[in-house]
Amino acid sequence: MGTEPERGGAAGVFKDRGPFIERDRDGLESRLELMEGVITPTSHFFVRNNAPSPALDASGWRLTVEGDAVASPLELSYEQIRRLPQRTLVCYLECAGNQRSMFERLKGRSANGTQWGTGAVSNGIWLGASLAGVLELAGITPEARSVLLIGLDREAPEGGFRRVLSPEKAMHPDTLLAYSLNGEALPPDHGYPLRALVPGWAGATSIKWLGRIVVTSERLWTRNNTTSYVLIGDDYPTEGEARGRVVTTQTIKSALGLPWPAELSPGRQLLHGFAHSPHAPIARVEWSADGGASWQLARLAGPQLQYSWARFEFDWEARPGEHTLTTRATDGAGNTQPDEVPFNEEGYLFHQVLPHPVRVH
Ligand SMILES: Nc1nc2c(c(=O)[nH]1)N[C@H]1C(S)=C(S)[C@@H](COP(=O)(O)O)O[C@H]1N2
Ligand SMILES: [Mo]
Repeated sequence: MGTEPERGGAAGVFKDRGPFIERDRDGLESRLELMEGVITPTSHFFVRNNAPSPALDASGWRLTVEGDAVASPLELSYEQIRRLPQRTLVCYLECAGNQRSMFERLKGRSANGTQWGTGAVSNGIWLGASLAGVLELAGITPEARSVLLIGLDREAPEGGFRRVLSPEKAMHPDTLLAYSLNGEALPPDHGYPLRALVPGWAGATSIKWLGRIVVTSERLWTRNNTTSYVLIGDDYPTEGEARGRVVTTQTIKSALGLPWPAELSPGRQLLHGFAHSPHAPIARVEWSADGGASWQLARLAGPQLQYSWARFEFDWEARPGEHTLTTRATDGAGNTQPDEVPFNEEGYLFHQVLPHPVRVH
């Protein structure tokens, strides 16, 4: 921690790995126990790459907007995007596979993919331009059915990581082309010079190192909405060319800022955690130390912004022995965490209440 980031290290990730749990070659999981306050410092912001981070230079970089559903295809420079009307959001970003390891741990059935614990999610302050403004400049037509965002990480599957957005989500004023995280230019690992930020949708839609946008009158099917980022399993009907239900909006969750399993000393402990919902601000978080027989309200650490996660805290009288602590979030629209979620092969959107193992000694 605190050292100069390593540029172009063996794995091609520039970030200092100190504060993270390394999940696989290009997956750095945030340790929620290290997070103070509500904003995740950039040094602690999780990283999920499908290929090494490319080292791009803003001066040579361009964003192109094309396709049969734009009237005037465009090419924009970094400076041109910086001069568009600004929008700033406090917004969490979460991998669709966050908590995937819980399918095996809690349901005894392991899902494919990086075995994330609870830290494939972070909360940042983003600055950018509305994607809608750029699509309007390009003359998006009413025929548009798909908006495909393509990254410049050419070693990623399909020659650049890519994902399809619905025109409705693409035209929402809060869907950003972001150039700044926590008051500084995006770091290489988070998509410099420009990335998408799609509030509430699977993190994979927030394409980093964005280079190309293709708007089509046909509904597009690519790897990332047919086999990946699809809920595949007996409980999920298929959709279009997808092997299951396409993941778009994520789910309401909460997690404690403790290692799994946790070890604590006896006595009064101030515990914290984070809760987030794509649907509405968090209204309350409850906690239970008796397996859900009784619940108490945790304190929310501040006013709730629409897309931010909520920090919650509570005091717990820790007595020696083995314990299970459970938290349950509810949002302002009445959504709450279920006791059970059905299995899906790729392990997306796990959001059951978590029985967090805690040993006090
Ligand atoms: N170009 C590109 N964009 C990408 C990815 C990628 O591999 N390449 N990974 C996606 C995934 S799966 C997630 S969860 C988020 C993670 O964003 P972060 O690394 O800034 O936390 O970026 C998304 N954007
Ligand atoms: Mo992800």
